[in-house]
Amino acid sequence: MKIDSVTLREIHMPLVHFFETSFGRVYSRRILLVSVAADGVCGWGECVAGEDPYYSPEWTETAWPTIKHYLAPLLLQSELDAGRDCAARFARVRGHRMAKAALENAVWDAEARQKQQPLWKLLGGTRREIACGVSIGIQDTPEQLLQKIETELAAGYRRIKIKVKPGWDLNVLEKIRARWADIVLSVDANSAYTLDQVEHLRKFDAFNLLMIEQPLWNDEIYLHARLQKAIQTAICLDESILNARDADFALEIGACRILNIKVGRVGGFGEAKKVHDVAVRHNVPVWCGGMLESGVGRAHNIALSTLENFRLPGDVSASKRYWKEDIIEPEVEVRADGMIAVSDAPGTGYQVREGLVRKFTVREETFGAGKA
Ligand code: OSB
Ligand code: MG
Repeated sequence: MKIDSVTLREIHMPLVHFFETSFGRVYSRRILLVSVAADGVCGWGECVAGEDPYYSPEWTETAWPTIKHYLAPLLLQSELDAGRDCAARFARVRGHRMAKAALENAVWDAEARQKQQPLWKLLGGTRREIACGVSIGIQDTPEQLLQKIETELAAGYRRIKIKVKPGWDLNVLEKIRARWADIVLSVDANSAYTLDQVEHLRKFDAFNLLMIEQPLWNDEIYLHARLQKAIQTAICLDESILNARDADFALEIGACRILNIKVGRVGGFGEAKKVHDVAVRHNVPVWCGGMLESGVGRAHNIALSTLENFRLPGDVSASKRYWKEDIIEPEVEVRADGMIAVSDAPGTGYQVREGLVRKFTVREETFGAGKA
């Protein structure tokens, strides 16, 4: 493939409802989108870095110059065979996985469109529908949280995940379980606890949770193995797993029993597939995490979720939970049975609404010869 040009855009999209985690509240997203023009087709990718360096060291303002000065030039310097070759091309740049993923995924998207193949097939997926859960942020009151859970259950979602932190955990779980004894429920701490709190964390075992996600430090794996030995609830790692080696290590030492795969966190589809395959070898289920994506990233998450070992409902949910208007058509819709039907159309099966992207764009720059 010859990449003729790379266009980088920053779009601003207000969320329909704020999203709060243990590291803060976000009302509006600043999203970087990349499009690559290659052999007459256009592929799109989304950088899932946040507005602040809280979830990861990367954020919107580090991704832009990294793509501009390092990654886009590497992509434009010579032809490449396929999306799977991007990672080697970018290897010299350390870290910046979300920036790398935005470009790599755009190339996979272009490759699929060029081959007139669905992206999910190109990735090696098999599932024709994917199971959906929701991630519900910290609210102002437990009553508001219960209201939100009720709405999502009525919409058909198959797994409820709530965000927890000290002060917003056992008290809220008591209320949820008093109302819904049997729903599939999990919690995500985004590193809000330390190993000193093992007695407190053990109390989560009373609530029959599917998992507790990333209870301890984002840059720590070994101590999660210690915690996993001390509690019954399955640990799922998110922030700690940056590549397939991390996944292999974590599963070998028993640091978790479930993996959350975010394609941006691990640096692109190629590495996400490797993490998936490591989990298969360990017979550990995975699910697809979300990063409050626009339709571009959401469509990529759907394609990834068609791989065989995505056995648990992901945080991939309907466009309308996030946006008044999403930038793809059709928008992502979740059926009443909590599933998303996977499209057979070439590429992601969703078209980017370029007029709407233009309306949301606050800065734009094109690198290379043509226009993406
Ligand atoms: O830890 O999964 C997380 C959003 C931003 C940063 C981190 C996380 C999340 C979510 C949102 O949980 C999931 C979604 O996109 O709905
Ligand atoms: Mg998480």
